[in-house]
Amino acid sequence: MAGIDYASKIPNNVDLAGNRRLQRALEDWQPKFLAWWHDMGPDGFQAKETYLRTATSVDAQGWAQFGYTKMPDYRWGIFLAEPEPGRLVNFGDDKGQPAWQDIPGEHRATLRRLIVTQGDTEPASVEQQRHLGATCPSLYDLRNLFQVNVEEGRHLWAMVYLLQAHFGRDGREEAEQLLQRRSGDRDKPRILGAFNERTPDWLAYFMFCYFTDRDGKYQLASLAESAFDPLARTCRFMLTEEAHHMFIGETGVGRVVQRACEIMREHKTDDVRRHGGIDLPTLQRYLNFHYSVSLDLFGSEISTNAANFYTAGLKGRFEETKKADDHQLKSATYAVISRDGERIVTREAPALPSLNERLRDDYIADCDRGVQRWNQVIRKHGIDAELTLPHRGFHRAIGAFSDVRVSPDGRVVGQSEWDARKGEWLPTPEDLAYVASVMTPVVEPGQFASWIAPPARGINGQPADFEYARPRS
Ligand code: BYC
Repeated sequence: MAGIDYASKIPNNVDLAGNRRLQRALEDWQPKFLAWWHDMGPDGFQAKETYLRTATSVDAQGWAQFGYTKMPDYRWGIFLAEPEPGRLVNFGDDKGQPAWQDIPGEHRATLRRLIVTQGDTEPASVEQQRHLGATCPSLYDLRNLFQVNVEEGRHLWAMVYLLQAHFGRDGREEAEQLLQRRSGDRDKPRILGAFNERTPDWLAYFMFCYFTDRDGKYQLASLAESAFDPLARTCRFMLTEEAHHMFIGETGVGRVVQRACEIMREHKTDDVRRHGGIDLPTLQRYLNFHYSVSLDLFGSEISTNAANFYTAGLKGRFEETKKADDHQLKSATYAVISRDGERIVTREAPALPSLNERLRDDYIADCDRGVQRWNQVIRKHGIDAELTLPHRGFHRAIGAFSDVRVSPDGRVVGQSEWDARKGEWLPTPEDLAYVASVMTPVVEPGQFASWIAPPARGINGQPADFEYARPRS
């Protein structure tokens, strides 16, 4: 079971050969996926070789194999984590019942919506990043970008498998539409806000991997608790890949911070830009932007949808099974930060409709840990500055703070203060133009752009000057 059938047209560990109808449906979708990848995947690099990791088994030992691959030849397929024998529903009204191998009719529409929302983010991120190869800061970074892109492609396969295997004709239609929406398109946009934003440069990309992929971690971890076992197993396997994406974000931003600090020390100046680096205030503004749009991805603070997902057993809490409570939460409460006019207040709310906010809290604590690691880099250079997460109400488009202006330090401010200070808080057109101006491609093995330090380690034990990609091949 742990081994993957690579002999089939579609690599899988779900015995696709034993379900001809499903196999045909997926084989019908495969060329459409490849056409989408061709049109919307990494621009200009389709025929180039990259040192990529491919899953060869879903168990902890040796699931990755590395080798040079042209991206369209990547073996996208369907991989579910090992089943847990005797797995039960662990929360909600059906707690204690056997986990479902098929979807109960009454939950069909809701589960479909959750799977489509998750699935939609995957191709969206590939679309957002498709132009970045042209300005890579090194071959190491180029390879990491493409690794993320092919894995997001595979995450789309993961959701399409669930749609095709469990939702009949509706599922097939949804699978088609996942290839038709486009990030940022006015007429057929992607579903969630952050996935319609531009990722204009590599600093935005690293921030996206740190903040937005981390939302992915928390959403997938909640869906990995689902009573619908195929969804739980799919998400468990996706989480193993997600970890590398967040690593790219954390180390990517960390290396930009390090380079800024090296310049400040070496040239005894705060004018990092003069020496081709990206200054800490610009980093802070990028951080503010990506963190705030990622906070929106958790939905409203009080959400009856979230309560219903939980009660029905569809979507749990982060680490649901580790929590020592009744896993039904009918009479529990949760402290929710919200607004009372101009005041920001904390109040106890019923726990069930507060589940989006609880997940956001878990996420915020996780985000902060990485920010503290970036601050250690700053301190190690003896520099008196720090990066911080802005207040959760800052620059929000969803939920209680969406109709007010909140400063990064958590004050509700008037429109005039917002207008006057917005340029201190969010990337300005000048910031974007400056960052764009240093995005010149570096494609010599072992060389890195002026604004980023080399990584502490290479990939798969290879040195930093390894030929991670062959853009000129
Ligand atoms: N933008 O009841 P509410 C990832 C809508 S990232 C636009 O508060 P609910 C990845 C909402 O749909 C992880 N609309 O929210 C990362 C609802 O619409 P309707 C993605 C939004 O239902 C990097 C209404 O507002 N995973 O994997 O609890 C690279 C009321 O909302 C937004 C998932 O999303 C928004 N930000 O939804 C690649 C997991 N937020 O019904 C990949 C699946 C809310 O009124 N999705 N709305 O028309 C879910 O669990 C839930 O749908 C949400 C919250 C977390 C999105």
